[in-house]
Amino acid sequence: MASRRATGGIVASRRATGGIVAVDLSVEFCGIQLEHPVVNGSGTFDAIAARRAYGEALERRFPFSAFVSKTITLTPRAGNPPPRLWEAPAGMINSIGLPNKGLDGFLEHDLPKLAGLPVPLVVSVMGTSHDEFARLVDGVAARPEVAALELNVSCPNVESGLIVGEQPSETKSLLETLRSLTAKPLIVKLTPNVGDPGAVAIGAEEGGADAVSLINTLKAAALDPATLRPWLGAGSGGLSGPAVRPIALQQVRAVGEAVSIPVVGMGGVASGADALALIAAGADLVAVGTENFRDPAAGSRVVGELADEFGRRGLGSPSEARGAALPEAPVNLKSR
Ligand code: RRO
Repeated sequence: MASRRATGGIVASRRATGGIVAVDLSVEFCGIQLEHPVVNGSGTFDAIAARRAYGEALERRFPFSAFVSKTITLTPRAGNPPPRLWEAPAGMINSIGLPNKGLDGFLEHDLPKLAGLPVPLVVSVMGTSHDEFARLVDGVAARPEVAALELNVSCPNVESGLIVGEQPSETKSLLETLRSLTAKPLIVKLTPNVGDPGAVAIGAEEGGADAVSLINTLKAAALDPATLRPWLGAGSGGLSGPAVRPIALQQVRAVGEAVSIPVVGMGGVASGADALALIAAGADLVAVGTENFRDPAAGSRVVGELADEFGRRGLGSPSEARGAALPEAPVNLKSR
């Protein structure tokens, strides 16, 4: 078992064979300095509720190196009718439907609380048109508390959710509209519900995106075993958790090969080994999502396990592992 101590981004990790390896997990992402490469997936960790529950303990040891907010829309939404969740084998299906206070409510009530977190804040936004996206980006990016924005073009649970993100040309055109509105990093959240996510990622890059993140959830359904009617109030939902991990790995690899902007990889990450696999597939950052519902401290655990993985392999930093699973990889990450 490796031992570690963290000071800033530096972690000392003891190899199984003895000897201490200095692992520096710190990363730069779109010009933002982060202590380590593990963030949360949007909508999977309620930092405001967690702050209420854990208070100062959360300030001292926040599980993520940056916080990504739940997606907001221009006007308030109540969300989808219940039931909104279904436990699937090795995962869950959600049909939350974007409940939120709308832009004004977010800026007034939530942003001041999120701004108190000890890490950079990324705000996730979703519009039903270019104009709505533009108003959201304008309103959010103007706030100094916000480090970056995630553009959600991949929500499977609202009618308009996937329209932009399914088409490379639509994604490119949206980014062209938004690019001139802010110099802050724009991260495009991609859907796995397309044949070629690499093509959509290229559209985002050509339109001026600073980074892409993937995967959002896979369109899925569940039936009430008694009635054989759809279980979820909205009829269908999005699958996440370990069940989708191999799909995420493949899509992150495909997107990592297709674009040269940074990639945030996610999909079923539950351990440091899962995080390392996505980094090897080309991810610059890794997001923990569904696992946060099972274990609210999952982020910190994954960071520690990731440090152990690096220590075991004699790797000094994430850049030494990034892309190892891509075809022309020069590195071999076999445990040493
Ligand atoms: O709120 C949701 O139902 C939701 C969103 Br915005 C999303 O991007 N992905 C998802 O699985 N659920």
